[in-house]
This record gives sequence, structure tokens and C-alpha cells, in this order.
Amino acid sequence: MKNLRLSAVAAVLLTSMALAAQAQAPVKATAQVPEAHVNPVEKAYENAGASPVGKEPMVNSLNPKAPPMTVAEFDVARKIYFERCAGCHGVLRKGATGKPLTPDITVGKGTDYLKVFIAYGSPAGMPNWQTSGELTEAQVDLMARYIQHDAPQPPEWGMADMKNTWKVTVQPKDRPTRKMNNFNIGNIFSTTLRDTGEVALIDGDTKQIINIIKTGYAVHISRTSASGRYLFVIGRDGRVNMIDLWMPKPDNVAEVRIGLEARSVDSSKYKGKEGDFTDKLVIAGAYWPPQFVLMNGDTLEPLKIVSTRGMTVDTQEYHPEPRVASIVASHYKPEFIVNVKETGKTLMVNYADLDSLKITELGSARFLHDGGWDSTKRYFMVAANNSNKIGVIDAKEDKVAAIVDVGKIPHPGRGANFVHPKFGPVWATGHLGDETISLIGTDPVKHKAQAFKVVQTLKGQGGGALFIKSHPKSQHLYSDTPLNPDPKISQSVAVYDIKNLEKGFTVLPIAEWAGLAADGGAKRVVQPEFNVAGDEVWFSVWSAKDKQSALVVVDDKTLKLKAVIKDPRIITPTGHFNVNNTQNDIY
Ligand code: DHE
Repeated sequence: MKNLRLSAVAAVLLTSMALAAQAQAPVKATAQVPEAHVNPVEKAYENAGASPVGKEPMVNSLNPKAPPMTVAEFDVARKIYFERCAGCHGVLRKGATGKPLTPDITVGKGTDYLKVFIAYGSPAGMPNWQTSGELTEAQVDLMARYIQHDAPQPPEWGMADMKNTWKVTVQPKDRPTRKMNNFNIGNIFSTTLRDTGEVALIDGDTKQIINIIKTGYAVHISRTSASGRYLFVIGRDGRVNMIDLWMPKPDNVAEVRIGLEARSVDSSKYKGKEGDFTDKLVIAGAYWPPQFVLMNGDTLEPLKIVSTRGMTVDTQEYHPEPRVASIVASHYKPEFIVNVKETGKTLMVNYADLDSLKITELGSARFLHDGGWDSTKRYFMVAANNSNKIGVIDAKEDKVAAIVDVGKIPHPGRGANFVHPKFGPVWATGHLGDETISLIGTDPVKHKAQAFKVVQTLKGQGGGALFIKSHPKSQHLYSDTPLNPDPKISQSVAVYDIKNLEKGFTVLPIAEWAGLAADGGAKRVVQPEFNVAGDEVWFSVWSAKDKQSALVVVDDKTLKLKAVIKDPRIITPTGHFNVNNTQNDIY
């Protein structure tokens, strides 16, 4: 269960004998359980994509001490678990951002007891699955029994599996030797069409769709190669697609599946004393199995797989499935910076010699998620979202420069860099769990006193913020709030004048500007992204698969609507990535 926090269960058990007795009779007991104060923001977000791992064949082993289940019941429960619970509690149920749910803990609690908490939730954050209508009473009973059995073990995914899925559809020798189209490649946007498993390549100059390209399941992010020629896209099912932007009509040239579930991809960007690694290597990180993979930058041929299983940074305990979160290519060294969620470690992976891979392990904080460079691209600012901290990774010294306390559940995307009128260069993050925006000083040379400290906290529209953005040519800072429960807030963005932050923010009604049908769905406004010139900002207006969505383009100078891109093929747009800004880490 997402957020089925057994510590909360245990706490209530210890403090309330009466409740324990009532737990034998679940319906009555629930009257005593406080109404769940679930943060719908977190719930929606961590349940965002059903884990594709649930579809894999697994060895199911039944625990004789647990209540009986038929094979059919077990299969249904397993499906529900991977759709709703694995995101927090982990594939193996050993605990991730949610608590462990292994039989050594759950059998002792008993079915009735577990049912109460699954059904009604807890103030500590567990959703009220039954009273919210998301699970039926029968499903709650099923899940209470299921979590007392051993967690099914999904298969590993090694080199042979990867090679079996590896396809080079256009060999490097058959690809163009120069750009074969008239597109202004730096101004192409790759827009995630989440629920169709596609990306839309959109010409930023004409706002026309160049191509809709098939990618992995519930596709997640796009990254541009160092030269700007290739685009890499990763699906939640671990499929990586390589798109050649020089083709007359840019399209896939290679693909591979690097795991059963994944979120991150990048390619080598270092060019210097130690060699020129432009477009030489690609890296992708998996949620399951917990590993990252280095691939040939021309063909996606998998070359090296590295497991991330190991000890956690704080309690130094073994974690069997530390998921790979954000990955970024260093400009300082031939290194990838790989952030591992559950262990709270940042791995500086030196790829200069793949036969003697050197990995410097930096301990930051749990649970690492997303992040971006400061304006000098020396410091990688990574959100440890469950610790309410930002880890500052010094890519020159391979050290943790600082760990900064920020608001509740920081979620920067790649964050936003700008020059603060008083404190000099800052990097900003918004938060899922509160309405604040933290500005962190990033200049230890000229603004030493402010370096890696929160220099100012802005107030935004509300919690549920996911992405924040600015541009070196812009005087504005944009913050979305797509997961805020109030539609007025989730359908608009806040804009700040960087020179006059005290003035507060202006609200842009982006979803209204899209002109979609009044009953047209959630219309969540997500991810500001600048064009190459830095004078337009693009937003997705994201509704369900069966509703119309759109992209809205705003003039950054006037903050007025510039264009709306609507097309029946633009289905569930979420992230969008400008080729030049992604290539050069401009944000
Ligand atoms: Fe994301 C980035 C994981 C849900 C849109 N997301 C990332 C990264 C990770 C991640 C690890 C950093 C990648 C990197 O930089 O290398 N995201 C997860 C999840 O585990 C989570 C919480 C739940 C899930 O089931 O996947 C999740 N993400 C979502 C969504 O629901 C979003 C809003 C819509 C969608 O498309 O699914 C979403 N995530 C994004 C976007 C980025 C991202 C647009 C890239 C931001 C950027 O500016 O680079």
C-alpha cells in the first residue's frame, strides 16, 4: 500500500489497547481511527505510474504462517500491489519511502488489524484506501492477506536480456553525415506523451509537430547528447530510444531495454585533458533491477552493468533495491553523477576506462530524487525529498560541498538559476509538501557567506509544486503546482520578477488560455521550459488520455499568451525538453 506505514500501526497499537481489541472487529474499530490526513499530493505523485514490473513472471512463494490465498487471489493482489504500492514500499516490500511490509512484521499484526489500517489510513500518512473508494472491502481483505506472504521476486535483467532487446534500426554508417533537414534543431522540443508511450518532436520556431515517435511505456524523460544531434528517451519499462535529429524526418535509430523499470538517462559530455567523450557513452539507471548501465553512444550497445545494491548512508544497513534516480553528465571530469534513492548515495562514476571503472561514493541523504546544476555547472544540487534537504555535490572535487535544509519534500526538476539582486547567484527549488520556494546561494567565491545556505524563502501558490524554471536571458522565475488539490492552483503558474521578489507573484491562468472544454479533465499545468532564445516559456496542460490536452506558449517579456498547440496526437503531454537547453544544461 502506498504509505501503509506500519510504524504508525505499531504506534497506535502500543498506545491504544482498546483499538487493538477493536481491531478484531474491523468495522467498529475504525470509528476510533482518526480520519486519514493523507497528503493527496504525495499520494498522487508516488502512484503516478503503475510499476511495469508487476507484469513480469515471478516466483510466488506462499508463507505457511500467513492466511491462505488461492493462486488467483494472489495474482490479483500482486497486480494491485504493483499498481499502487510498490512506488512507496518497494518491489520486494523491504521498504523504500514507505515502511517495510515483510511477513516477519505483518504476520504478527494479523489480517483484521492490517485491514483496518489499509481501509481507513492513518494520520501518519497512509491513504484511506477503502473509504476513499479506491479499493473495495474485498480488495482490502485481499491485500491484508497478501502482505503476510513472502514478496514475489521479479527476475533480474542482465547482459543477455539487454542484448536480446537491443536493436539498431539505422546503423551509424547508414546515418546522415550532415544535417539533412531545415529544422532549427536547437529549438526542437521533445514532449513526453506519457500514456501513449511516445514523444512528440515539435518545431519550436513554427510550433508544428515534426514527428510522433514510439518510445517506452509511460515514457518519462528526454535528454540531448553533448553534440546536440541525438536525443535519448527513457520509458518507465526501461526502454531507451535513440533519436537522430539529423535525419530528414528525425526518428529512432536504436533501442534497448536496460531493466524492467527505469526513470533516468543521460550521455557523456566531458571534453578536456582526459579525452573527448562527446556523444561517446550513454547511461541509464533502473528502478528494477537496481542497477545502471553504460552503453555505446552510437548504438546503445550495452557495455557495462553496475548494481546499486548496498548499505544505506545513515543506518548502514543493507538495502536490496536501491533505485537509481537522477543521473547527470559532469562537465568537469569524464564522470556520470548517479543518485541512488534508498541508500542516499551519490556515485561519481568515472567512465574514462570501462575496464577499470572508478566509482567515488558520496554519502548525501535519503531519498535522492531529482536535481540540476548550479549556473557554473560545478555543483549538482540534488533533492533528498524525504529528508527535506538538498545535497550539494561538488563535481570538481568529488565531494559533498553541503547539505542544505529546505522546505517539505523539495522537488526542483532541474531547478532554476538566476542572479539574486542581493545575494548573487542562486539556485531555486519548489516543494511538493508546502508552498515555499527555497533560494540557495551557489557562489562560494564572491558570496561566501551565502554559499549553500537558504538566502530567501518565497511564498508560492501552494504545495504540489513539481518544476521551477528560469533562463539566463529572462527576468522571471516560473513555478508550477500541478499536484495541488485546488484546480485553480494546479491549472495555473506563479511568476516572480527576479529583480523584485518582495512583490510576490503574478498568476498566469495557463489552462484557461488553452481554451479546452470546460469539462475537459484535470488540465494540470506542468513543467515550464524555455525555448532556445529564452524569450518563450512552454507549458503542458495535462489531462487524461481520453480528454484533450494542449501546450501553451507564453511570451516571457509580456507574460501574455503567445500560442496554443492543440492536436489530436498530443495525448497526455507532461515533460518537454528543449534540445539546446537540455544539451547545455541551461535552466
Ligand atoms: Fe518523474 C524527472 C522519478 C512521477 C515528470 N522523475 C524524474 C527523475 C526521476 C523521476 C528519478 C529524474 C531523472 C533525471 O534527471 O535523470 N517521477 C519519478 C517517480 O518515481 C515518480 C514519483 C512516480 C512514478 O511512478 O514514476 C515520478 N514524473 C512523475 C509524474 O507523475 C510526472 C509529473 C509526469 C510524467 O510524465 O509521468 C513526472 N519527472 C517528470 C519530468 C521529469 C522527471 C518532466 C524531468 C524534469 C526535468 O526538467 O528534467
